Amino acid sequence: MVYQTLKVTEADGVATITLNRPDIMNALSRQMRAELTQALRAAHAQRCIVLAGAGRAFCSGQDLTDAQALGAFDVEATLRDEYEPMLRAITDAPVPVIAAVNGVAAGAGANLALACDVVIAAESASFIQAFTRIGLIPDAGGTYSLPRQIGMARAMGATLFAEKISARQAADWGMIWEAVPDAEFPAVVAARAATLAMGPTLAYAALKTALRGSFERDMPAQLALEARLQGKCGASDDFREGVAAFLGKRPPAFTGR
Ligand code: T3D
Repeated sequence: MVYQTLKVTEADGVATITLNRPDIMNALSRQMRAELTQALRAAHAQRCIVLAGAGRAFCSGQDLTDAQALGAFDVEATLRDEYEPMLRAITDAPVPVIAAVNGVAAGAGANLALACDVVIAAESASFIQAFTRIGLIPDAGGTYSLPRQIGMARAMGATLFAEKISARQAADWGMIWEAVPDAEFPAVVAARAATLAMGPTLAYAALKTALRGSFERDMPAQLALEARLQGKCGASDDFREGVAAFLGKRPPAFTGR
C-alpha cells in the first residue's frame, strides 16, 4: 500500500509507521488521519507497531491550515469520525504499539503518542498540551489518559498552562516509559521493538485488555477478568514454551500462539 502522508516499513514482525509531513511538523491532516487509521489496522497482523515522526518533530497535532481551509469545520464530527477510529486502532491493537517520540509532540500529536502502549522519547523531545493556546480543550484522549498517567494536579497544570514538558520530566512524572539520550534513541527503539516482536503476543494482547480498562472495573470484576484471560494464556503454545525454556535454562522461542 502506498501512502501520501506516511512511510510504512515491515521487518521481522515490526511495522514502523512514520508520519511524513516534516515541513509542517507532521501535522494531522484529514488525509493523514485516514491513512494512519488504515495503516494501523493493517499493521495489526504484525507483532509490534512503532509509530514515529519524520524530521525534527513527532507530530504537531491538528493541521491548523486544514482546519482553516475547511472553513465551517465540524470539530465534533471530526473527532468522532476521524480521530476516534485512529486512536482505537492503537488502543485496540492486538499487538503492542510503541510511540517513538523523536521531537516535539503537540496537541493531538501529544495525545496520539500517549494513546500508545509504550512511549519512548529522545531527551530533546517534548510534549505540549497546546489546546488552550487556541481556545480548545485537550482531545484525542488527553482528558482520559493524562489524569490516569500523571494524576489530576499535573493533568490540570499541564493542560491549563499548556507549557512545554520535557521528555525527562514526562518520564519522571510517569507520563511516558522512558527518555533516552538522542544518540541512543534509534537503537533503543529498535531493541525495544525487537523484544516485543519476539514476545508472547497472545499474552501481550490479554494484558492490554486487562490493564486498559482496569480503572473502570472494581476488584472482583478485575480478578474475574484476569482469570478468564489467564485461562487463555495458560492454554497457549507460548505458555508451554515459556515454562519449557525456563526449565531447560534456554531463551524461549515464542510464536505468538
Ligand atoms: O480541529 C479539530 O479537529 C480539533 C482537534 C484539535 C486537535 C489539536 O491538535 S489542537 C492543537 C493543534 N496544534 C497546535 O496548536 C500546535 C501548533 N504548533 C506549534 O505550537 C509549534 O509549531 C510547535 C510547538 C509544534 C513547534 O514549534 P517550532 O518553533 O519548533 O516550529 P514552528 O516554526 O512553529 O513550525 C514549523 C512549521 O510548521 C511552521 O510553518 P512555516 O512557518 O515553516 O511555514 C508552522 O506553521 C508549521 N506548523 C506547526 N504546527 C502546525 C503547523 N502547520 C499546521 N498545523 C500545525 N499544527
